[in-house]
This record gives sequence, structure tokens and C-alpha cells, in this order.
Amino acid sequence: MSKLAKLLQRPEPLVMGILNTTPDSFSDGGQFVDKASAEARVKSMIEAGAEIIDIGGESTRPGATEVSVQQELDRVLPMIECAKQNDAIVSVDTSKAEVMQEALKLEVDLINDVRSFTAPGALKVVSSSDVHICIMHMQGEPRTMQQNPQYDNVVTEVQEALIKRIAECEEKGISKNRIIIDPGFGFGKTLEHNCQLMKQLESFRIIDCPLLVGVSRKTMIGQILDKDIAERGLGSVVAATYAALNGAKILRVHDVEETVQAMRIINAFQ
Ligand code: 7PM
Repeated sequence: MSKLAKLLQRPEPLVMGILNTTPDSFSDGGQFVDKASAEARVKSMIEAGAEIIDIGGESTRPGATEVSVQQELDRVLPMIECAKQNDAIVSVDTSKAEVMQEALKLEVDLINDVRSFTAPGALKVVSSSDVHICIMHMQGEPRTMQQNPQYDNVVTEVQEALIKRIAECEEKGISKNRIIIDPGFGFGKTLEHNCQLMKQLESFRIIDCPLLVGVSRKTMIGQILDKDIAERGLGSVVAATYAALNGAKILRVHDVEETVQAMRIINAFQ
């Protein structure tokens, strides 16, 4: 069994620390573009208790500039090597089949694709390996998804879409025990949609795949608290804690140390 599969059997949620290597990343503001500081960031997240490091080289922000395959590889591969050297479980946040392919050569543990492996060749690349994959729900595409998100019932529609995607993955030979699901907070969703998903997070249990939740510093936190990105840390930790208490298995966060502390507290009570 893989290292990640073993960890997923534990009852306690896992903290996934976000390493963004893009200069236009909305919350790290280009702080972690050079290799030395990215390395320091990887190390400090591990020290703070992150069990997975999520490495991304392309911003999904609406209107973000597109990144070439080579550019993304240049950003991501050295960071994968660094995280691997530090014994982390490594996740790569990418939508490009070529990047997935190269990441797999470095034996990453998880491929996290906000586009759910819809790019040409992506599903094929992951199906010919034994890597774990995270499939995320998104309505529309990053550039325009927040213009007018609409659902009759956001919870059942997101669940149905994930169930359909799991079936498509299984058809391509990816067994369900390799799949992690994510409702995709903020990806083609209004605040109201995000809140409904959070309120009914427990109901995702019926899909029977580990649930990943990413709300860290997102607009929804800013809307609820009326705070800028720099001031969304506490709200993000509380939202992640709520998610953990309602079935989330992996918490994708910027504020690793604080989230790990929150998990230690709730674990002590379980
Ligand atoms: C701009 C807009 C920059 C949005 C970054 C983001 C998720 C993810 C992201 C998530 C999974 C962010 C997002 N969000 N992968 N990648 N789930 N699985 O806020 O919610 O970090 S990028």
C-alpha cells in the first residue's frame, strides 16, 4: 500500500500545505518564486506538521496569465525534488498531461487537477500509473466561472458530477481507491453555494472516497468576514476545522501551523 493510502486510513484528517510557485498567485503574492525561499517554505511546512505538500505552477485565478508547459515544469520540478528530499508526501497541482508525466517520473504521490483530468492525454497519463488523483468539481472554466454560477441544487449537482467523473476514471482503469474527491469551493460557486456545500459536507460520505477541502484564504472567507487576503488566516482555520468535523479527510491550507494545532485540539476530544 502507498504511503498516502496508509495515511488515509487514519481517522485524523491530513493537512496539505500549499506551495505556490507562481508569481501571480493570489495569496502568496510572489513570495515563493525563488528556489531558496520555496525550499525554506517546504521545510517549514513539514516542520509545522504538514503531511502533504501541494505544489502548483499555474494560477487558476480568473484572468491569470497562461503558463507554458516548459515554464510550469521549470517551476514545479525543482520543488518536487526538494519536497521529496524532505520526505514529504507530494501532490502536484496541474492540468497538463506533460507536467503530470514528468512529475510521475519523480514518483509524486498525488496529482491534484482542478480540471479533473479533462486536458488532452491527462487521464491516460494517470491511468498508466498507480498515482492517487484528486478530482475537483468546477462549473465552467477558471476565466469565467465566477460570472454567473447557477444550480438548482448545488449539493446534489456537485455530487452527481463527481460520481460521473469517478465512473469515467474507473472506465479508464483507475480504481476508486486511488480517487480523492473535492467539491471545489469557489470554483463556479457563489458564497451561498459554498455555504450550502459546507453545511451538507457530511453527505459526501455516500460517495465513499476521501474528501479534500480547500477554503484557505478564499474569497468566501473574505466575504463572510469582510477581510482582505492577509487577514483571512483565522477564518480559514475555523472553516477547515468545521470541514474536518464534518468529514473532510485532507485540508488544503496556507496556514499549516495553525491548522495543525486546530486538528490536535479536536483530535484530543474525539
Ligand atoms: C487563484 C484562485 C489562485 C484560486 C489560487 C486559487 C483548490 C485546488 C486551488 C481547491 C483543490 C486556491 C485556488 N484551489 N485544488 N487548487 N481544491 N483540490 O485558492 O479548492 O488555492 S487554487
